[in-house]
Amino acid sequence: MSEVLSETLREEALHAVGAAPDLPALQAVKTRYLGKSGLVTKELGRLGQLPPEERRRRGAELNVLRQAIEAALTEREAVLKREALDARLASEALDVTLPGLPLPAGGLHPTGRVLGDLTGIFERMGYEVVEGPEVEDEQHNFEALNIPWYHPARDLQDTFWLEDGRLLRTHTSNMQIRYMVTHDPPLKMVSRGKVYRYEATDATHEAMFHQLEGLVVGDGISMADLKGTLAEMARGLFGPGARVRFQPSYYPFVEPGADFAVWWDNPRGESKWLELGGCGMVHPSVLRAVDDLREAAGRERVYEGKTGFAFGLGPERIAMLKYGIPDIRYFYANDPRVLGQFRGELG
Ligand code: YSA
Repeated sequence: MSEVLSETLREEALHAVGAAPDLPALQAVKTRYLGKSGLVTKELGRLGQLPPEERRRRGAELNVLRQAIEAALTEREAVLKREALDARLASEALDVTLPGLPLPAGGLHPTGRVLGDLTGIFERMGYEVVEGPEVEDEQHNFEALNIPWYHPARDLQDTFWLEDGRLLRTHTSNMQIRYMVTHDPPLKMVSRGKVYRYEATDATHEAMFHQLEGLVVGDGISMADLKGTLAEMARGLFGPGARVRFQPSYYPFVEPGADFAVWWDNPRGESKWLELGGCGMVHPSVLRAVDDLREAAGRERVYEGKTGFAFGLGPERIAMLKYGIPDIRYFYANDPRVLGQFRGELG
């Protein structure tokens, strides 16, 4: 190979190195010139055939050529690696301004929302919020509430009986008894929870539903206190325009007893009286039964002579009206098309 050819080879090689678009192409250039059968390697292999003087000169020349190509390869490799890294960083860059992926959010069940609203209203009025057992005995569910076994009122609340003689509570009124046995007057409490009735279901009746029970006992508590309290509750639930109506009714554990209904300006134009529940002045027999239970438990008799009011209501009926749910059976059928409408609304 002549000096001119060597210069040509150098120009070609350096041009190929500079033009290699990526690392695999650069590797191919390296193989073409410096690989085992590369053009420069072949020339080096031929040195042995040259006379000694010529071999030295030619060897030095080829070494300079090889070093120049190696230097160019190293430099180009660094450039290509940096370019590849920049491209990768650009393609993997996080755009923190992009909108996030929507996550399916849960929501509060309509019954839970109404119960939350109700307990909030009573907490603001200074009531203690308590919960109690759903598996109950006859004593607390019926007898202490002035409903002896022969009393026809037991027919009003058909009962799921357990094999051991206990039952699934038919109302939250059991908590009146439990609370008074363990707490001295004066007291103000509300109790929320599930109740069970062995009855046919329809659009307004379920076999499992919820109740909120309220109880106030002290000195000189009157029917006026009861009416004022339920009116305050109605305004808290439905706004300042809500009104409460009382109609005489019978419950063995109150005297006098009443049913109460609420009127409110329904935004869907469905305003009507909504029967919410029962209420009344705590029956003296109930206070006496509580004192008996307290005495049996080694506690002081403190309820005779006191007065109080109580009420119990069904939150599902409120939720039906408030959210326009036409059938109570939708509440616990767990149909996502119904409950999904409350998704994301946590208020
Ligand atoms: C009455 C007087 C008091 O001093 C205290 C509480 C009570 C309420 C009483 N313990 C009671 O359970 N009455 S009730 O049988 O009429 O039920 C009260 C409310 O629960 C009803 O007004 C209704 O809103 C709801 N309810 C009753 N049965 C239901 C039901 N909700 C859905 N499905 C059912 N099967």
